[in-house]
Amino acid sequence: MSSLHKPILHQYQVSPFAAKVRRCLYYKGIPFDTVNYGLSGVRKIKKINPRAKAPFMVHDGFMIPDSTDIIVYLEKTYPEKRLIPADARLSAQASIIEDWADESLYFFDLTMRSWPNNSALLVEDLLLEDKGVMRKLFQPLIPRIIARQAHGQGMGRKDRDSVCREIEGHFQSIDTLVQESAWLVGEHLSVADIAVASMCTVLDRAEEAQRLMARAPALLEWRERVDALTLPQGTPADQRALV
Ligand SMILES: N[C@@H](CCC(=O)N[C@@H](CS)C(=O)NCC(=O)O)C(=O)O
Repeated sequence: MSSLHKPILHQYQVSPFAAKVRRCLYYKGIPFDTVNYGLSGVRKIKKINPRAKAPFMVHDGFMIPDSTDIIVYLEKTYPEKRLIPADARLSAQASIIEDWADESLYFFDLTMRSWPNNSALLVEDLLLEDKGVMRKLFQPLIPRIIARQAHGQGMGRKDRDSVCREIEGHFQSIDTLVQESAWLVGEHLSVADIAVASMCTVLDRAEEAQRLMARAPALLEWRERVDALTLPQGTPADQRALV
């Protein structure tokens, strides 16, 4: 059952988790509004979402935290053009791949984008909504804040060669999965494709990851297929993480 009211996506615009939700909304053709936060918005976020994380969605009087739960909610509320496979086995595969993207690929993103050669673009992305004093305050701190998160998880403690070798292995695994099949799971686009493509889009903003992804031609073609269905038509390559 759909609703007359538009869902409102509260987000850090550049977050791959927000991108994952936006892509589902675009694919399903659901009109939505957004509220964008900057790094200085944490207190505002906490007032609505006690977990103090974004994205979260507000719809018909409900607040739904976490991109994975938002997509389950959207799937129930707008069942047309399904993204969670009806078949239980395929649905389990899609869920595991989505979780791998969120909980593993994401930390490659944090780690690689905090490296000095990539950090100017990271800072620009994370400060999209922060102006004036806040911008000046956060600017020099961002690479260290992000590197600390990656360090806490463990990926950030690895040397650069190991991180590059591991992410290349993941890119090659994705490449293998989409050589014989158009989609990661079953015969249709699913939340698995959207979650992994959203992480690839931000990883593209680290030069080493971009270079290693270029060695996976089937992955690149698969990304084009996913992007064609889940991003506004004509989105330029450098805007794909933001629309
Ligand atoms: N599992 C969550 C992850 C969301 C998440 O980690 N969001 C980050 C931004 S990319 C955040 O809110 N970080 C702020 C913080 O941890 O304080 C989801 O899928 O929505």
